[in-house]
Amino acid sequence: MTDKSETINKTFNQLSKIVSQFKPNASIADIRPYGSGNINNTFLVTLDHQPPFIMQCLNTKVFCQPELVMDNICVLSDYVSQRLQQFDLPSKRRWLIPQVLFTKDQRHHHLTKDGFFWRAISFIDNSQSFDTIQDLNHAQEIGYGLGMFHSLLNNLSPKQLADTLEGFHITPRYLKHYQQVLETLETSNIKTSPEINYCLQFISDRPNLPHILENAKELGKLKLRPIHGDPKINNIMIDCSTQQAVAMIDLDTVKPGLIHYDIGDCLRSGCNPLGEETADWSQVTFDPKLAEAMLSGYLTIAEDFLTENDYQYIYDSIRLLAFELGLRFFTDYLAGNVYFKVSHDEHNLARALVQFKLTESIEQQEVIIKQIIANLR
Ligand code: ADP
Ligand code: GN1
Ligand code: MG
Repeated sequence: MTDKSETINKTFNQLSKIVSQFKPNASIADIRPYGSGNINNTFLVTLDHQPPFIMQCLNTKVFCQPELVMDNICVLSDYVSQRLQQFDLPSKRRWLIPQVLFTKDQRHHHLTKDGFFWRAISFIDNSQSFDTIQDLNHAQEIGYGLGMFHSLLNNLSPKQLADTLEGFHITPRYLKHYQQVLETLETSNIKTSPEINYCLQFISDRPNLPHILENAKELGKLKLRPIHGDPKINNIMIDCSTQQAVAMIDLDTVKPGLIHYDIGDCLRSGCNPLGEETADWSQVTFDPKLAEAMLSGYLTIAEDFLTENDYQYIYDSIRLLAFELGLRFFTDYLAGNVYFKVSHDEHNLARALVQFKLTESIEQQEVIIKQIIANLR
């Protein structure tokens, strides 16, 4: 993984040199670490007399073909910018797509001599994102934002997008990786604790769950479409004046996939009021009222393109994506924290416990959640 401290601790002078690749004549007012993403290192660059922008050092351990990621984002933003010109937005609603800012030599990234991959993205002005859900209106807007994103991409052939992260959201592959990590750890090397035992048991109790969406794909019930891949709530920007969703950011994982990965991920993220970083994992629950608001926002737009089968798998996707993220965090904990940024050694274990508790809560409310989905149709 790109060493967080290596990029975050770059001096203002070093960062300014990178800024000057994108904005050669600008006078820089400020460069500061920004946001709370788990993968990349993000900076907000403020300029004198010019709009601010986002500058990011891409995590090239996760995205091994960063050029492809940037190619995809360019395809996507060009396509969506054109679509938006014909799109009838309800009055007073705005929708933006982050634009790639090119370097002075017309590249979509800058590679430093020490091998770091930097890119610059336009800043979505007058907006903010939240790590935890704020209220029912926020939930509704998060759903609406995902619906907008899916609708805008609905006619883009998935073949136009590269697969930038092979295996992303293919849960059986995460399970296989988990089993490999377990095998390579000598039994004596696995620390035991009630929390670790809970995670081990939780996964082994659900042998069929990881296959549910991939089986539906194999059977032709669910089709590949362009997806966002990472629609957690802090990747959906909310307009500070109207409190409406205004953009989806973090477009690194846009690729062909099942929209159910997006629906499940968005709900597992937004219907957990304590948020995925809570230390109070035993109190984590899935709030069906938030799910209702989020799905109703989503369906305002998505009802136009969802099929009967799509509806049938919504509940499964919510349950699966919470489980999948728990499995990914737990595996990363066992593997020595090599993928997600962590602030302490047990961080990924704590995150896994949150997702497994959330999965448990989803399972306990299966009937209620399925009823909500049925009522919204
Ligand atoms: P990561 O992949 O590490 O999650 P993100 O692309 O999500 O990185 O960026 C981290 C945070 O930076 C976001 O949650 C958001 O708060 C902020 N951010 C990123 N891109 C933009 C943008 N174009 N406009 C405004 N804020 C942004
Ligand atoms: C990562 O980059 P960020 O923080 O938005 C991860 C997602 C996880 C999420 C959990 C490329 O997203 O898949 O759901 O953490 N992104 C990647 O917080 O693995
Ligand atoms: Mg993000």
